[in-house]
Amino acid sequence: MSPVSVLLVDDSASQRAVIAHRLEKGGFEVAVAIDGEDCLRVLGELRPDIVLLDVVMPGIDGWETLDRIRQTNGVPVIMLTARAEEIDRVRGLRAGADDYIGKPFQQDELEARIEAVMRRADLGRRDALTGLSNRRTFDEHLDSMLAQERKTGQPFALVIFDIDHFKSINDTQGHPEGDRVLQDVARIAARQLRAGEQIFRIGGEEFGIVIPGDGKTGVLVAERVRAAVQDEPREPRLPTLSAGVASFPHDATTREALFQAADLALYAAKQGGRNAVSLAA
Ligand code: GH3
Ligand code: MG
Ligand code: MG
Repeated sequence: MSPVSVLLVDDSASQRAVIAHRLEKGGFEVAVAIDGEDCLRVLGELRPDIVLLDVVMPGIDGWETLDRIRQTNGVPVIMLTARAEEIDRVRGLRAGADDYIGKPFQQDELEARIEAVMRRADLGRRDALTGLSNRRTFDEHLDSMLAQERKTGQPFALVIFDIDHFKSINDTQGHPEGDRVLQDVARIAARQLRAGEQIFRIGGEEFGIVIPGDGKTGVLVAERVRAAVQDEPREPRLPTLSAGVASFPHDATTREALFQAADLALYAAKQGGRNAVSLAA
């Protein structure tokens, strides 16, 4: 089995050196980032098994970094910080952290927690091929958006993407190339997202994006993603995408109905010739 890869995010060079050294001695593979922005940049390039994230950092702090990671990425995150008051720990767990360790910590506790988090979090919430959050996380996210926006009345849009004629890539270029296409599409789509927007792998070659705003906003985002994948300079060329968009509360007010409305719109985009975005009627 390959070693567990850790991305260590800490603005203190001395802390980074000490923790990285200990982890490497423990058999982990370690990459480092010097602050939140650097962490997000590195996550665009590497796919670590787990992120150890400092909270107090200049620029975007650990909380905001965690928010931004969770837009696109189901990677397990352990918050690692001197600020480990109960209120901080609770905030971290609620914000989508998988665990919380106060500094200073014992080396064996850190390793044991990394192993425990990987057993728990990674399998259930994250898609192993693309690194995106998976269907289960998507369902939970939609439920929590619905609960929140029923109170505030703010609209949000659901986009479902489906890769066009994807089966023919597996059939003609082989399953491994099909897998690479899925990874590339996921990465390019994730790159198009802005604050508050989140992407998930919800099926074999289907992706869901949840967007604050109405159906028109959803169509704009979907169109941006569709165009980005189409325009990607890659050989062989990537397949095109079709998308269906539906919004809360305009088209539906439950998860099932919203999903169904977006799926029907997707079906219309496919029927209309594919490589298109369609808004729920
Ligand atoms: P359409 O334009 O109508 O969407 O056609 P399609 O070929 O994309 O749709 P279809 O649902 O017939 O095929 C989807 C294929 O995706 C079938 C399945 O084998 C493949 N697939 C699902 N998950 C994976 C995966 O993880 N890796 C690879 N390589 N293929 C996958
Ligand atoms: Mg499909
Ligand atoms: Mg398809």
